[in-house]
Amino acid sequence: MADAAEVDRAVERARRAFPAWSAVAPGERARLLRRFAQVVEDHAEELARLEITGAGHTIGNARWEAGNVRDVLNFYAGAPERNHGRQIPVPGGVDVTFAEPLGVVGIIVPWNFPMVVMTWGVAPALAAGNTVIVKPAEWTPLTALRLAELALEAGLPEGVLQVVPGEGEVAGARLVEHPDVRKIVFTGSTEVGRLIGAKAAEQVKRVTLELGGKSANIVFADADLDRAAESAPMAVFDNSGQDCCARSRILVERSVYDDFLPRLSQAVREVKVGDPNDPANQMGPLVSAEHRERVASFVTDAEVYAAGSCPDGPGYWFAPTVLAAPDGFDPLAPGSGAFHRAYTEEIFGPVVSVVPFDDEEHAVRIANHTAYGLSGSIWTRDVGRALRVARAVEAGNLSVNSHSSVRYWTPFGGFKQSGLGRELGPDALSAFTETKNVFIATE
Ligand code: TXE
Repeated sequence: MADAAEVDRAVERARRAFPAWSAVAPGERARLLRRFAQVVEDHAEELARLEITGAGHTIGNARWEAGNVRDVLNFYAGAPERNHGRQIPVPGGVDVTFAEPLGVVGIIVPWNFPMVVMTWGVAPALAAGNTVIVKPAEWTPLTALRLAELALEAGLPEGVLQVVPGEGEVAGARLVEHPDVRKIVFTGSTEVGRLIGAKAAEQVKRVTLELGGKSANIVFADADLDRAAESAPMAVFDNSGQDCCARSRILVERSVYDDFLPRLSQAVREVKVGDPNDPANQMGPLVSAEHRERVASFVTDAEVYAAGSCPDGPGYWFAPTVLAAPDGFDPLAPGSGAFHRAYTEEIFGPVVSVVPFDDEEHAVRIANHTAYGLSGSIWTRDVGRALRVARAVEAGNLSVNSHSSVRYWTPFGGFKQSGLGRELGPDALSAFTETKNVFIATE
């Protein structure tokens, strides 16, 4: 666990490594990132197993994540050679812009997707010529440490990518406060994100924030109800619900509500929960006993409409759970009570709330009636409606007749209190560069 003094030493190393790293020719930086991707590929199974050990991910997910780390590194390996500036016509001279690296970048990572979230920051930051310090979550430092070793093995110079495991309030806070850290990328709770944003503002430090969510899965009466019901459970319960994109509110058009619920409960009962090392299982345990207690605090027997099963233990198991709105529940009204709390707060566990809606306009109002705005799904066969609703929902990542949120070549991030800035996609490099404009007089 690094203390503040150790973080300071890491920042000093990163600061000293920066001039040489930012001066590495674009083609060479690209080659090093591709080698890093290859070394990750060579150790993919080891990294996947480490993620199971640290975070309890299922082997299927963990293998996908190791592949994602490789792909994201390869994708941004293409960036140094395309990091073009512009030449803008001006009178009396020549005007050019440069995309300059920022310097030392701090990346603060949560425990829910440790190696993937780390890489979404690390790859574009390095591609742009920055040096990077990663602060992994207290519970899940293993893959971060291993990835830093693999980076050295791939030939990245020392000091270019460092990992400082430690407490958020000590090591993380020091990165945010350190005047030589030019940018913070933070993924985690909205509460801590707000704090980091405020602290960073004191130094006008750049920040990217990826925060919580309470996303809506909107099912219209004209949808393919079988597909919508079959896919709804894993849109929440994947990674045991510890996913900021989890569609944890299912909104169902009232005319098919009673038809949809039994299909949903059938699908929930079929979710296979158990040993994450067994590829047959779709859901593993929660990350810790403490987190399981928090998740359990949202569930009272009265609202449970359906629940799947899970092993007895040992392990921090939690059965996939569906809560249905009590009669007369108004999702737009201020409220209290157990269902209201579960319906409005980010639970970050395998618990989903279902509420009925009357029509399209009502559905959009309910979907937007939250401080969050990260993702969401729309199920309908009406193309016009799909687009209207997608445009009206205040969220960064929407999918129609699908629950997919993340492709590394498309932008990812939240509206409102789900975040600030975007990761991934073609523009991520701009989050790690500063635009410089230079005018050269010719007269
Ligand atoms: O997150 P924290 P926690 C949500 C989810 C979850 C809740 C709490 O609802 O149940 O947050 O999780 C570091 N200065 N999400 O407590 O505290 C910390 O060490 C600098 C949503 O784990 O936000 C860790 O590395 N850094 C989410 C990281 O911040 C600090 C992912 C995240 O921790 C710090 C995770 C500080 N003062 C949780 N305090 C998502 N959007 O995916 C903590 N940290």
